[in-house]
Amino acid sequence: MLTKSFTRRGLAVVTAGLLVAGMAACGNSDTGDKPADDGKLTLGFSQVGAESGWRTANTNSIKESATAAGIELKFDDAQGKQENQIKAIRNFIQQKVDVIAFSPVVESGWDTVLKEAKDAGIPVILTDRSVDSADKSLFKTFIGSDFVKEGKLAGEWLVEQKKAATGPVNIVELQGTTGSAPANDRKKGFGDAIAANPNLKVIASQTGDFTRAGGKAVMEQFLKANPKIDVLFAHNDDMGLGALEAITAAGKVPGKDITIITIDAVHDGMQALADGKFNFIAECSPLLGPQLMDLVKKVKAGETIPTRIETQEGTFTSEQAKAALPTRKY
Ligand code: GZL
Repeated sequence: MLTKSFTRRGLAVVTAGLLVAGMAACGNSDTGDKPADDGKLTLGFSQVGAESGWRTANTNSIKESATAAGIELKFDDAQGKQENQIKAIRNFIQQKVDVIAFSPVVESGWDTVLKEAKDAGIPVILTDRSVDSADKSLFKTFIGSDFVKEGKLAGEWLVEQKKAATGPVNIVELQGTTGSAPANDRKKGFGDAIAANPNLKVIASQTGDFTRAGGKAVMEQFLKANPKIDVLFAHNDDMGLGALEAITAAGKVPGKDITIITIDAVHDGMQALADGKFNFIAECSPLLGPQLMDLVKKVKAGETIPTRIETQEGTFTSEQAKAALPTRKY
Protein backbone atom coordinates (compact mmCIF):
# COMPACT_ATOMS: atom_id res chain seq x y z
CA MET A 1 0.00 0.00 0.00
CA LEU A 2 1.42 3.43 -0.89
CA THR A 3 2.06 5.67 2.14
CA LYS A 4 0.32 9.07 2.04
CA SER A 5 3.68 10.88 1.79
CA PHE A 6 4.79 8.64 -1.11
CA THR A 7 1.49 9.16 -2.91
CA ARG A 8 1.74 12.94 -2.46
CA ARG A 9 5.39 12.89 -3.69
CA GLY A 10 4.44 10.66 -6.65
CA LEU A 11 1.55 12.95 -7.58
CA ALA A 12 3.90 15.99 -7.44
CA VAL A 13 6.39 14.28 -9.81
CA VAL A 14 3.65 13.34 -12.30
CA THR A 15 2.21 16.88 -12.25
CA ALA A 16 5.65 18.42 -12.78
CA GLY A 17 6.24 16.02 -15.65
CA LEU A 18 2.99 17.03 -17.34
CA LEU A 19 3.87 20.73 -16.93
CA VAL A 20 7.31 20.27 -18.55
CA ALA A 21 5.78 18.32 -21.45
CA GLY A 22 3.22 21.08 -21.92
CA MET A 23 5.92 23.79 -22.02
CA ALA A 24 8.00 21.84 -24.56
CA ALA A 25 4.96 21.73 -26.86
CA CYS A 26 4.84 25.60 -26.77
CA GLY A 27 8.40 25.87 -28.18
CA ASN A 28 11.68 26.67 -26.49
CA SER A 29 13.38 30.02 -26.77
CA ASP A 30 16.70 28.14 -26.66
CA THR A 31 16.00 26.63 -30.06
CA GLY A 32 15.20 30.08 -31.49
CA ASP A 33 11.49 29.28 -31.81
CA LYS A 34 9.23 32.25 -31.24
CA PRO A 35 8.58 32.51 -27.46
CA ALA A 36 5.08 31.95 -26.19
CA ASP A 37 2.86 34.55 -27.80
CA ASP A 38 3.28 37.66 -25.64
CA GLY A 39 1.10 39.66 -28.02
CA LYS A 40 4.07 41.74 -29.28
CA LEU A 41 4.75 41.81 -33.01
CA THR A 42 8.24 40.61 -33.94
CA LEU A 43 10.08 42.29 -36.84
CA GLY A 44 13.24 40.77 -38.31
CA PHE A 45 15.34 43.53 -39.92
CA SER A 46 18.47 43.01 -42.02
CA GLN A 47 20.51 46.22 -42.40
CA VAL A 48 23.15 46.79 -45.13
CA GLY A 49 25.91 47.70 -42.69
CA ALA A 50 27.33 50.89 -41.13
CA GLU A 51 29.10 52.38 -44.16
CA SER A 52 27.94 56.00 -43.90
CA GLY A 53 26.37 58.71 -41.80
CA TRP A 54 23.15 58.06 -43.68
CA ARG A 55 23.15 54.39 -42.65
CA THR A 56 23.74 55.27 -39.01
CA ALA A 57 20.81 57.69 -39.05
CA ASN A 58 18.66 55.06 -40.77
CA THR A 59 19.54 52.39 -38.18
CA ASN A 60 18.79 54.80 -35.32
CA SER A 61 15.42 55.65 -36.87
CA ILE A 62 14.47 51.98 -37.17
CA LYS A 63 15.56 51.02 -33.64
CA GLU A 64 13.96 54.05 -31.96
CA SER A 65 10.72 53.61 -33.93
CA ALA A 66 10.44 49.89 -33.07
CA THR A 67 10.73 50.73 -29.37
CA ALA A 68 8.18 53.52 -29.66
CA ALA A 69 5.78 51.22 -31.54
CA GLY A 70 6.12 48.35 -29.03
CA ILE A 71 7.47 46.05 -31.74
CA GLU A 72 10.12 43.49 -30.82
CA LEU A 73 13.04 44.11 -33.23
CA LYS A 74 15.52 41.40 -34.23
CA PHE A 75 18.24 43.51 -35.94
CA ASP A 76 21.09 42.16 -38.06
CA ASP A 77 24.01 44.19 -39.51
CA ALA A 78 25.19 42.46 -42.73
CA GLN A 79 28.50 44.38 -42.90
CA GLY A 80 27.87 45.07 -46.58
CA LYS A 81 27.59 41.40 -47.61
CA GLN A 82 24.60 39.95 -49.45
CA GLU A 83 25.31 36.46 -48.11
CA ASN A 84 24.94 37.80 -44.57
CA GLN A 85 21.58 39.34 -45.43
CA ILE A 86 20.36 36.06 -46.94
CA LYS A 87 21.55 34.19 -43.81
CA ALA A 88 19.76 36.70 -41.55
CA ILE A 89 16.51 36.40 -43.50
CA ARG A 90 16.69 32.59 -43.18
CA ASN A 91 17.22 32.94 -39.44
CA PHE A 92 14.19 35.22 -39.20
CA ILE A 93 12.12 32.60 -41.07
CA GLN A 94 13.30 29.88 -38.67
CA GLN A 95 12.46 32.10 -35.70
CA LYS A 96 8.95 32.58 -37.15
CA VAL A 97 9.01 36.39 -36.93
CA ASP A 98 5.79 38.16 -37.89
CA VAL A 99 7.31 40.41 -40.59
CA ILE A 100 10.70 40.65 -42.31
CA ALA A 101 12.09 43.97 -43.56
CA PHE A 102 15.47 44.70 -45.14
CA SER A 103 17.51 47.18 -47.17
CA PRO A 104 19.01 45.08 -50.00
CA VAL A 105 22.73 45.80 -50.36
CA VAL A 106 22.47 45.02 -54.11
CA GLU A 107 19.50 44.77 -56.50
CA SER A 108 19.89 41.18 -57.72
CA GLY A 109 19.97 37.65 -56.26
CA TRP A 110 17.02 37.74 -53.84
CA ASP A 111 14.29 35.59 -55.47
CA THR A 112 15.20 32.29 -53.76
CA VAL A 113 15.24 33.58 -50.19
CA LEU A 114 12.22 35.81 -50.73
CA LYS A 115 10.30 32.78 -52.01
CA GLU A 116 11.31 30.90 -48.84
CA ALA A 117 9.81 33.74 -46.78
CA LYS A 118 6.64 33.71 -48.90
CA ASP A 119 6.31 29.91 -48.55
CA ALA A 120 6.70 30.33 -44.78
CA GLY A 121 3.83 32.85 -44.83
CA ILE A 122 6.04 35.72 -43.60
CA PRO A 123 5.42 39.07 -45.36
CA VAL A 124 8.48 41.06 -46.51
CA ILE A 125 8.86 44.85 -46.68
CA LEU A 126 11.70 46.47 -48.68
CA THR A 127 13.06 49.66 -47.12
CA ASP A 128 15.52 52.21 -48.56
CA ARG A 129 16.59 50.12 -51.57
CA SER A 130 14.65 47.82 -53.90
CA VAL A 131 15.35 44.54 -55.70
CA ASP A 132 15.09 43.63 -59.41
CA SER A 133 12.83 40.57 -58.85
CA ALA A 134 10.31 40.13 -61.66
CA ASP A 135 7.91 38.49 -59.18
CA LYS A 136 6.37 41.45 -57.33
CA SER A 137 4.43 39.08 -55.04
CA LEU A 138 7.68 38.38 -53.17
CA PHE A 139 7.36 41.58 -51.14
CA LYS A 140 4.47 43.69 -49.88
CA THR A 141 5.91 47.15 -50.59
CA PHE A 142 9.07 49.20 -51.20
CA ILE A 143 9.40 52.32 -49.05
CA GLY A 144 12.29 54.58 -50.06
CA SER A 145 13.54 57.41 -52.25
CA ASP A 146 13.46 57.77 -56.01
CA PHE A 147 17.19 57.57 -56.70
CA VAL A 148 16.84 58.38 -60.41
CA LYS A 149 15.13 61.64 -59.40
CA GLU A 150 17.96 62.44 -56.96
CA GLY A 151 20.56 62.00 -59.72
CA LYS A 152 18.40 64.02 -62.11
CA LEU A 153 18.11 66.93 -59.63
CA ALA A 154 21.89 66.92 -59.19
CA GLY A 155 22.43 66.94 -62.97
CA GLU A 156 19.82 69.62 -63.65
CA TRP A 157 21.45 71.94 -61.07
CA LEU A 158 24.82 71.49 -62.81
CA VAL A 159 23.33 72.12 -66.28
CA GLU A 160 21.93 75.42 -64.96
CA GLN A 161 25.23 76.37 -63.28
CA LYS A 162 27.31 75.65 -66.41
CA LYS A 163 24.93 76.90 -69.12
CA ALA A 164 27.35 79.69 -70.09
CA ALA A 165 30.32 77.33 -70.44
CA THR A 166 31.93 77.60 -73.88
CA GLY A 167 34.36 74.68 -73.51
CA PRO A 168 34.47 71.20 -71.94
CA VAL A 169 33.41 70.85 -68.29
CA ASN A 170 35.22 67.76 -66.93
CA ILE A 171 33.22 65.77 -64.37
CA VAL A 172 34.49 62.92 -62.19
CA GLU A 173 31.92 60.64 -60.50
CA LEU A 174 32.21 58.69 -57.25
CA GLN A 175 29.65 55.90 -57.56
CA GLY A 176 27.95 54.14 -54.66
CA THR A 177 28.25 50.41 -53.94
CA THR A 178 28.51 48.43 -57.20
CA GLY A 179 25.19 46.79 -58.08
CA SER A 180 23.16 48.76 -55.53
CA ALA A 181 19.95 50.50 -56.55
CA PRO A 182 21.14 53.98 -55.46
CA ALA A 183 24.38 53.65 -57.44
CA ASN A 184 22.66 52.39 -60.60
CA ASP A 185 19.81 54.88 -60.46
CA ARG A 186 21.71 57.99 -59.39
CA LYS A 187 24.20 57.41 -62.21
CA LYS A 188 21.32 57.09 -64.68
CA GLY A 189 19.44 60.16 -63.48
CA PHE A 190 22.57 62.33 -63.49
CA GLY A 191 23.74 61.10 -66.91
CA ASP A 192 20.34 61.68 -68.49
CA ALA A 193 20.16 65.23 -67.08
CA ILE A 194 23.62 66.42 -68.15
CA ALA A 195 23.04 65.16 -71.71
CA ALA A 196 21.24 68.51 -72.17
CA ASN A 197 24.66 70.21 -72.45
CA PRO A 198 27.29 68.43 -74.60
CA ASN A 199 30.07 70.43 -72.86
CA LEU A 200 29.38 68.44 -69.66
CA LYS A 201 31.47 65.26 -69.81
CA VAL A 202 31.99 62.50 -67.22
CA ILE A 203 35.71 61.79 -67.79
CA ALA A 204 36.06 59.23 -64.94
CA SER A 205 33.56 57.21 -62.88
CA GLN A 206 34.36 54.63 -60.18
CA THR A 207 32.84 53.22 -57.01
CA GLY A 208 33.92 54.55 -53.63
CA ASP A 209 31.46 52.13 -51.96
CA PHE A 210 29.58 54.94 -50.17
CA THR A 211 32.42 55.35 -47.63
CA ARG A 212 34.68 58.30 -46.76
CA ALA A 213 37.79 56.15 -47.15
CA GLY A 214 36.61 54.97 -50.56
CA GLY A 215 35.84 58.51 -51.69
CA LYS A 216 39.26 59.76 -50.61
CA ALA A 217 41.21 56.91 -52.25
CA VAL A 218 39.38 57.12 -55.59
CA MET A 219 39.53 60.93 -55.69
CA GLU A 220 43.31 60.73 -55.19
CA GLN A 221 43.46 58.50 -58.29
CA PHE A 222 41.20 60.85 -60.26
CA LEU A 223 43.40 63.84 -59.39
CA LYS A 224 46.60 62.03 -60.40
CA ALA A 225 45.15 60.88 -63.73
CA ASN A 226 43.22 64.03 -64.74
CA PRO A 227 44.94 67.43 -64.72
CA LYS A 228 41.68 69.32 -65.35
CA ILE A 229 38.75 68.36 -63.10
CA ASP A 230 35.97 70.95 -62.91
CA VAL A 231 33.22 69.00 -61.09
CA LEU A 232 32.88 66.10 -58.64
CA PHE A 233 29.54 64.28 -58.49
CA ALA A 234 29.53 61.93 -55.46
CA HIS A 235 26.60 59.53 -54.94
CA ASN A 236 26.63 60.32 -51.21
CA ASP A 237 27.95 62.93 -48.76
CA ASP A 238 30.42 60.54 -47.14
CA MET A 239 32.37 59.90 -50.35
CA GLY A 240 32.33 63.64 -51.00
CA LEU A 241 33.71 64.31 -47.52
CA GLY A 242 36.50 61.81 -48.11
CA ALA A 243 37.23 63.44 -51.47
CA LEU A 244 37.61 66.83 -49.76
CA GLU A 245 40.79 65.57 -48.08
CA ALA A 246 42.26 64.47 -51.41
CA ILE A 247 41.31 67.72 -53.15
CA THR A 248 42.84 69.87 -50.41
CA ALA A 249 45.99 67.71 -50.31
CA ALA A 250 46.33 68.30 -54.07
CA GLY A 251 46.42 72.05 -53.42
CA LYS A 252 42.97 72.73 -54.87
CA VAL A 253 40.11 74.62 -53.21
CA PRO A 254 36.94 72.45 -52.90
CA GLY A 255 33.77 74.30 -53.84
CA LYS A 256 35.76 76.78 -55.95
CA ASP A 257 38.41 75.00 -58.07
CA ILE A 258 36.21 71.92 -58.13
CA THR A 259 32.40 72.20 -57.91
CA ILE A 260 31.11 69.43 -55.62
CA ILE A 261 27.62 67.90 -55.82
CA THR A 262 26.52 65.13 -53.47
CA ILE A 263 23.39 63.27 -52.31
CA ASP A 264 22.01 62.54 -48.79
CA ALA A 265 22.15 65.82 -46.77
CA VAL A 266 23.41 64.26 -43.53
CA HIS A 267 24.78 66.68 -40.95
CA ASP A 268 28.45 66.65 -41.98
CA GLY A 269 27.51 67.04 -45.63
CA MET A 270 25.25 69.97 -44.84
CA GLN A 271 28.04 71.56 -42.77
CA ALA A 272 30.45 71.24 -45.71
CA LEU A 273 27.77 72.81 -47.93
CA ALA A 274 27.20 75.67 -45.49
CA ASP A 275 30.99 76.19 -45.36
CA GLY A 276 31.17 76.45 -49.17
CA LYS A 277 33.21 73.23 -49.61
CA PHE A 278 30.22 71.51 -51.27
CA ASN A 279 28.03 73.40 -53.75
CA PHE A 280 24.76 71.42 -53.94
CA ILE A 281 23.12 68.45 -52.18
CA ALA A 282 20.06 66.44 -53.20
CA GLU A 283 18.43 65.12 -50.03
CA CYS A 284 17.80 61.41 -49.35
CA SER A 285 15.93 60.92 -46.08
CA PRO A 286 17.05 58.04 -43.79
CA LEU A 287 14.18 58.61 -41.34
CA LEU A 288 12.11 55.63 -42.52
CA GLY A 289 11.51 54.08 -39.08
CA PRO A 290 8.09 55.52 -38.15
CA GLN A 291 6.54 54.68 -41.54
CA LEU A 292 8.10 51.19 -41.47
CA MET A 293 6.57 50.35 -38.08
CA ASP A 294 3.17 51.58 -39.24
CA LEU A 295 3.47 49.34 -42.30
CA VAL A 296 4.50 46.34 -40.16
CA LYS A 297 1.32 46.67 -38.10
CA LYS A 298 -0.87 47.11 -41.18
CA VAL A 299 0.66 44.13 -42.99
CA LYS A 300 0.26 41.91 -39.90
CA ALA A 301 -3.36 43.03 -39.58
CA GLY A 302 -3.92 41.97 -43.18
CA GLU A 303 -4.58 45.51 -44.39
CA THR A 304 -3.88 46.43 -48.02
CA ILE A 305 -0.92 48.82 -48.38
CA PRO A 306 0.49 50.63 -51.45
CA THR A 307 3.12 48.59 -53.30
CA ARG A 308 5.38 51.67 -53.56
CA ILE A 309 5.80 54.42 -50.96
CA GLU A 310 8.17 57.21 -52.05
CA THR A 311 9.82 59.32 -49.37
CA GLN A 312 9.55 63.07 -49.94
CA GLU A 313 12.77 65.10 -49.97
CA GLY A 314 14.29 68.31 -51.32
CA THR A 315 17.56 69.90 -52.39
CA PHE A 316 19.94 72.37 -50.76
CA THR A 317 22.26 75.17 -51.84
CA SER A 318 24.82 76.62 -49.44
CA GLU A 319 22.51 79.37 -48.17
CA GLN A 320 19.67 76.87 -47.70
CA ALA A 321 21.99 74.56 -45.74
CA LYS A 322 22.97 77.38 -43.38
CA ALA A 323 19.27 78.05 -42.69
CA ALA A 324 18.34 74.36 -42.29
CA LEU A 325 21.24 73.12 -40.14
CA PRO A 326 19.95 74.29 -36.73
CA THR A 327 16.77 72.18 -37.03
CA ARG A 328 18.06 69.11 -38.89
CA LYS A 329 17.30 65.80 -37.14
CA TYR A 330 20.38 63.95 -38.47
C1 GZL B 1 20.18 55.62 -50.05
C2 GZL B 1 21.08 54.71 -49.25
C3 GZL B 1 22.51 55.03 -49.52
C4 GZL B 1 22.92 56.42 -49.06
C5 GZL B 1 24.31 56.17 -48.62
O1 GZL B 1 18.84 55.38 -49.73
O2 GZL B 1 20.83 53.36 -49.57
O3 GZL B 1 23.31 54.10 -48.80
O4 GZL B 1 22.82 57.40 -50.05
C6 GZL B 1 24.15 54.85 -47.89
O5 GZL B 1 24.87 57.16 -47.80
O6 GZL B 1 25.35 54.25 -47.63
